[in-house]
Amino acid sequence: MEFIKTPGWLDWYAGPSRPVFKLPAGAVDAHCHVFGPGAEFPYAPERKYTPCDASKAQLFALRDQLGFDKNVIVQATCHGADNRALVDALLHSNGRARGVATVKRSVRDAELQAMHDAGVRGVRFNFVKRLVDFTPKDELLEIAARIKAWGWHVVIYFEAVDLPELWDFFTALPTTVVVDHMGRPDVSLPVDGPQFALFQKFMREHANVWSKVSCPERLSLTGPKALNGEQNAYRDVVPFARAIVAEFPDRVLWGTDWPHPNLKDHMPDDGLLVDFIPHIAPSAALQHKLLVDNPNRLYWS
Ligand code: 0GY
Repeated sequence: MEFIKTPGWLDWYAGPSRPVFKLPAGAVDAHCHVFGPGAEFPYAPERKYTPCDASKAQLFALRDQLGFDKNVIVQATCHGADNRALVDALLHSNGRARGVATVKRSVRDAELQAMHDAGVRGVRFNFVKRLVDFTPKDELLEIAARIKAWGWHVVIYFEAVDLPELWDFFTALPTTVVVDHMGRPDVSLPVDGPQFALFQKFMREHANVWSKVSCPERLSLTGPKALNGEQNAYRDVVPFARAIVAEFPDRVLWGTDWPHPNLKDHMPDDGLLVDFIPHIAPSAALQHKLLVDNPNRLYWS
């Protein structure tokens, strides 16, 4: 099938720079995606955008270019609950990728088992309205109870303004819960203001909650952008991510978010995104937890 990209779609950055920051051995890119290719793995009819293709081979080439050891590939909404592209990438990774799938209540145990055998270790519940239609909470709770039996966890994606309304649901989840991109704070608000305080309270009061301190390029309002060799990109996001890494060093993950769906303003150089890491995890000990210990514990043990 032929797919036409959503108008204005920005393709991923070709020829990323080699990071100046040298990743520790065993580092994991814990948030990235594969898109299609659409001719082989068609995009889902219910999708809200049509991306450019971003294949497993291209993802693995980026992994090697940046110096990561492994990937955690997260099902993107453009594939709906059809996890074939994800599972295919896992099966071709030589054990160097794990996955987070999207499933419906109708998923059969044999399908969950096959996904587990391929390397899936979690499901993603998405609450970002521009990306997905609403799924009833009782359906999600039923899925969470089932996947818990496989030792999987739940990844949640939401915007900071929606946390109060989602609080009771999130705190009822029976598994480890991993939040994408710090719950998307509005970084024009103070880091010590009420919006981010609620997210910190969420993590502080619930020891099963982890956070990805990823996607500064998505959250940043004033930059500068990770382009043209910039070594101090996205300064407005740094205090938020740094606070989370400092307080919860054993419950944080980092990922590139390649191939960066739905960016409208610019496409970052992934090498420079890696150079963002030492600004939010300033010591070698914190970097090792963020990039090596935490993701390996959650996905490979
Ligand atoms: C991300 C962010 C986005 C998209 C998706 O699955 C997706 O389509 O996650 C977004 O548009 O903010 O984490 O990749």
